[in-house]
Amino acid sequence: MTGSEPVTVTVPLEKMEKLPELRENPFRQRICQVFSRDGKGNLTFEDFLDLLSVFSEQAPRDIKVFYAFKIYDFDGDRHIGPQDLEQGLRLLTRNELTPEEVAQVCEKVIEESDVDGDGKLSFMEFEHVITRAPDFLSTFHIRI
Ligand SMILES: [Ca+2]
Ligand SMILES: [Ca+2]
Repeated sequence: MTGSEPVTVTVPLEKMEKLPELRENPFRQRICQVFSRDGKGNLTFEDFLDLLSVFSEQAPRDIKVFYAFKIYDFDGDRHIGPQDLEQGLRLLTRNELTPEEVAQVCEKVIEESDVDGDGKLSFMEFEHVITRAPDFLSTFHIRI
């Protein structure tokens, strides 16, 4: 803006995706998006450090759940709706489920977890899902 741009080191998305820590993670692109300030997946060094600290084993569970929610909320409306779930599920299963199967699982998750009946999961409802399915968080655990 002022003409004197601060020097920032950024790690482009293509590089991030090749990191051994992320390479095997089906959510790698989405994870980079969530942590990048530009929303496109290019991380500044600070973004990168944030990412590593959230994925470290020592990170508090609350923080992991918070980011897991952001990662699953693809359209950013602060709820996890059927479309968010569908997108997440397709990534998780690497497109191995048929669209019918994906729809069925999404329906089931919402049916079981949508306490207030608005057809989507709030953060509280999502947290509840995670409490019942501890494996869920393992997707968001990266060895470093
Ligand atoms: Ca959403
Ligand atoms: Ca709900």
